[in-house]
Amino acid sequence: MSKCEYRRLFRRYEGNPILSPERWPYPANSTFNPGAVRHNGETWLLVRVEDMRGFSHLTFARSKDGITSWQIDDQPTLMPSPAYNEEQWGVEDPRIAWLHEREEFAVTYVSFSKDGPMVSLALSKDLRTFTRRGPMLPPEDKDASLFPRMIKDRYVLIHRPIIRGEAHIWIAFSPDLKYWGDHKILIPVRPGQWDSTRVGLGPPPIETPEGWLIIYHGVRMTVSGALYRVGLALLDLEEPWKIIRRSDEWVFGPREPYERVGDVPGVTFPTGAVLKEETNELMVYYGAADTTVCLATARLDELLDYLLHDTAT
Ligand code: BMA
Repeated sequence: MSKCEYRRLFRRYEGNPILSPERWPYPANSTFNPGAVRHNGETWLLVRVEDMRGFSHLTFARSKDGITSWQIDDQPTLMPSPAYNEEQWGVEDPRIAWLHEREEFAVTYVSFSKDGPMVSLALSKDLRTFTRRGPMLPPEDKDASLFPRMIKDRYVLIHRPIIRGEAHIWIAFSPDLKYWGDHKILIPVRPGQWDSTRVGLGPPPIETPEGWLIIYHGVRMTVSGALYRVGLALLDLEEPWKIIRRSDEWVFGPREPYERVGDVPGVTFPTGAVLKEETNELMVYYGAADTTVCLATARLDELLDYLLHDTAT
């Protein structure tokens, strides 16, 4: 595939947006940035819902085909808890990983504390009831996910702290999901390029024979505000702090009206991905303009081919 064909890697669902505040069962300002999993023959989402105070909570939605006929809980599923002070200003942007060893979901979400955004962990078997484990690392931190399996007996976390004003993607390791160490920068911003201002993990890492596929967002500041686009990287399977490839170009970005008009224009923000094994298609769920949930699909083999043969290391 030649470089100029990159836009065809991802195909937008023609019925986008698939979920929007107008069709929500209760009043909502915006519905976006969902975590996504495939479970028991259904696609399950935890959608970030912003209320009219400007605080967010998470609501569960399910669909057989992952595209249409969504059944949405008629009230919030995970509300900020008064028992967890760091959730005072809302909970946002969940990523959901199925933890093989524990046989439960790990939901990593932003808990917006008065001292800045943090990443919190909740464990769940059904995405309806949760066991909170509290904040994982200090603020300011966002865009975190666990890897779906332990690597060399340690849990692995990708997250995006902001340190000295710099917003790179980091990796950390833990024997018990509580104590984190061996911190390293994994994917730094690239001065001058489309991902020069901030980068952050999208959906949880996806295991492939070639390595862990990473879908991340990259931000560039412009005179009209931030542009949120999407890039790819591939990490070593057993030494995931090593980058095998990183796309030079963005592979997806705001183009359609629903990505350019909304509460925050110019945002495509993927947070969930589900692999349809029959077709080898990745269904990527993303927030569009911080207002709606949209869907784009890509063939996994095409993404890997692009990364391995047609992009900078
Ligand atoms: C990021 C997060 C996301 C949001 C994006 C664009 O910092 O807060 O929730 O979608 O900005 O506004």
